Amino acid sequence: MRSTLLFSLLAAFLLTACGVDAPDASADEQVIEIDVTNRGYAPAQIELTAGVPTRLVVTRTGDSACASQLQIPDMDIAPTDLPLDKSVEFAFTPTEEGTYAFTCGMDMLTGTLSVQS
Ligand SMILES: [Cu+2]
Repeated sequence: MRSTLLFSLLAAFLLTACGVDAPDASADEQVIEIDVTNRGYAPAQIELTAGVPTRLVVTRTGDSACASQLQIPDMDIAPTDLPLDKSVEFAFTPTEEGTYAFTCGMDMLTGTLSVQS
């Protein structure tokens, strides 16, 4: 009995803790979380709505040097360091429809931002 209660408390605590670092999204912005593993971006294909302020919350979980920077040249975002296991936010507003690439600092890992109206 006692262990059941403890388990319930632990489960409740974990559920609460998970909610804490979720980025808060509101109707007037789009927030996308991206993981950077040694194999690439997850997700690698991202759909965005033109004209809506955007935050990409990028967390590198892979230890390869290749994954350690991210750039979005078409959004004027220069290569930016991604510390291991820490979220880095990239904020911009896509203004025109189209397909834009985001890549590692060496242009090897790639993902795409597909902007629609
Ligand atoms: Cu690279």
